[in-house]
Formats: sequence, C-alpha cells, structure tokens
Amino acid sequence: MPDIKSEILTALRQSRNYISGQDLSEQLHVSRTAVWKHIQKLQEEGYDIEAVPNRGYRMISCPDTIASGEVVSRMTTRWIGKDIRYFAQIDSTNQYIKRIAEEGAPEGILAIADEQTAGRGRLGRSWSTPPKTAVAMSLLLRPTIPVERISMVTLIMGLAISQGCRELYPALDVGIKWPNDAVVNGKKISGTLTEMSTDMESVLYIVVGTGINVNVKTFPEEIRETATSIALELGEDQNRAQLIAVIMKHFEDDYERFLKTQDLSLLMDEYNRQLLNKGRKVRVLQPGHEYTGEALGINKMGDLLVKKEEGTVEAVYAGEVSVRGVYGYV
Ligand code: BT5
Repeated sequence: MPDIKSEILTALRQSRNYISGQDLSEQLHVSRTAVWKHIQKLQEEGYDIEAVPNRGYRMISCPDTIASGEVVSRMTTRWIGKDIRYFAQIDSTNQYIKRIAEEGAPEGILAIADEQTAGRGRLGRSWSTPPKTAVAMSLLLRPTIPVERISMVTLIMGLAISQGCRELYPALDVGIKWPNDAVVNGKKISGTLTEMSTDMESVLYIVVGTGINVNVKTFPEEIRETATSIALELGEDQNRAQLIAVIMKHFEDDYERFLKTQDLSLLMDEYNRQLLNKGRKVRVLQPGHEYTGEALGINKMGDLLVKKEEGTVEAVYAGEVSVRGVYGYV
C-alpha cells in the first residue's frame, strides 16, 4: 500500500501547477498540518518543493533516489512491486528475497538496494553494484509452472529491461545478448540472475534479480572493457526510480503473457527483434561440447537456435551454457 509520502509525491508529480494544501489534505484524508509535515520531510530528503501561500505546493525537482517512497509513487503495475523493500546497503537483494520467501512471503514483493556488498551473477560469478549510482533489484514470484520453464523468466526480464530503456531513452541503442544481458555499443549495462527453490517437481518460489548500470561512471579493472552504463552512453545521469517503475510495468505485462501459454510464443518475435546475437557468429561454451555457429534467434522455449557450420541447427538451453560472440562480446 502506498504511504502518505509517496501519495504526496504522486500528486505533486501529476499536477503541472500548484496543488493546494487543502486539496492534498482532502485527496489523502489527512490534515493540512500532516501534509505540511510530510512536505518538510521530503524537502529534508532533497526534494525541491516550492510552497507558496494561497497557491500551494509545486515540485521543482526530485533527487535521484530509489528509496521506496519515490519508486512507489511512480509504479503503475497492477500487482508487482506493491510491497517494496528498500536498502541503502545489503549483501544481495536475491539473498534477501530468498530469506523472506523461506518464511512464506507472498509473491510480488520487490527488494531494491543502492549498494550490494556480495552481488552475484550466474554460474557463481560476481556482480558489481557500487553505491547510489546503480540499481539492484529482486522480485519474488511463485509461478505454478514446470521447473524446466523457469529459465524463460530470465529472458522475460531481459526483454523488459530492453523495452523499458527503449521507451525512456530513444537515443540509447539497446539490445539483448542471449539470454539475459542488456547491451549498448557492444558493452553490458544489465544482467539478470533467476534462482529457484523446488520441492520434488514443483516450484516453491523464484527470485528474479537484476542489476543495471544506470549512472555508474567507473568499473572495476576486470570489467572495464565489457561494461558500460546508461549515463556514460547518453552523456547525462538518468532517474533510477523512473527506470525501475517502467521496467516493472513491462515485466508485469510480459510475464502475464508468458503465464497464459507457459512459454515464450507470445513474446519471442519481439525478443528476436531486440536480439543482438541474431545473424552473428557465436561460440557455444557447453561443458565438454564447444562449437561455433550462427545464432538464428530463440524458439518458444527460450533456447537459442544455433546453425552449426555443417548445417545442423542446435537448440541451446539457457540454464546451462554461455555463448560468446566470435568477434567480440556479443
Ligand atoms: C549476470 O550474471 O549478468 C546476472 C547479474 C545479476 C545481478 C543482480 S543485482 C540484484 C540481484 N542480486 C544479486 O546478488 N544478483 C542480482 P552473468 O551473466 O554471470 O554476468 C556476470 C559477469 O558480468 C561477471 O563475471 C563480470 O564479468 C560481469 N559484471 C560484473 N558486474 C558487472 C556490472 N556491474 N556491469 C557489467 N558487467 C558486470
């Protein structure tokens, strides 16, 4: 449930002109004094809110914060992220969601953090989330689908990130590197790690965790060549809360389409249009079975179809293997 603070932020953002204390107090069912106190708190947090006697309040600018009030006030989803847990610093948002999922937390909860001290990638790799410039977020879902279909959710989040970036930043040339990366100019701006807990053959819960380099300016030595950020590519900082809200809206729509068919048949065309590997040479790094071929696109199971040199087409399953571009990262 949105709290008073995020409702005030939503109202200020929606009105282009001044909104009176009286209107706010009626809209939110609290006293004018309470409205004023919340406005003061927001000003202390860095919101530039003008207060003019007899006219009311007007938001001039807001800080680049992903504290829950700011994100909640921008969310337009139906059920995802209605409960947001914000952390200035945490080990890993995926770990946090796993902890609460084990205690029975319901699906839809979104954890977001300004910094991770032990962020993780796929296959035991690590993920860098420097303070206050990146986004680290994890979503708790409890789908009733077969275990082998869970890896498709990683592709859906990859698609939602690419869609969200395209909607907000038309100048950013973003695409997807199968299965989970969002890539700009051949460098990675985002990755997704989906983890699950199962009981015999059913899924108890899944955690979909995403890291996005939004306003990050420097990277650790070992990823300097392969990582970039939205701000570095566009030349100016971007609002992280707005990006989270827009991605979540796309994810919710895409995920609901996925649940209808339990595969990617309603999403694969759009995914393939944004897939950077398509038509390129890739090297498939499968334990004990490495080969090179041309990536054709995904099928409705989310497998990458790779045409080998001798002409046969292999479907590469997202859960177990990596692919590398032969002439670069993509
Ligand atoms: C991923 O793994 O791309 C999944 C990353 C998921 C991170 C999120 S953050 C919120 C949630 N909480 C967590 O603990 N994790 C999730 P993979 O495809 O394995 O890529 C990992 C590789 O990307 C590393 O080995 C590095 O080479 C590189 N890398 C690490 N940090 C990076 C960054 N910030 N930007 C670009 N590349 C990075």
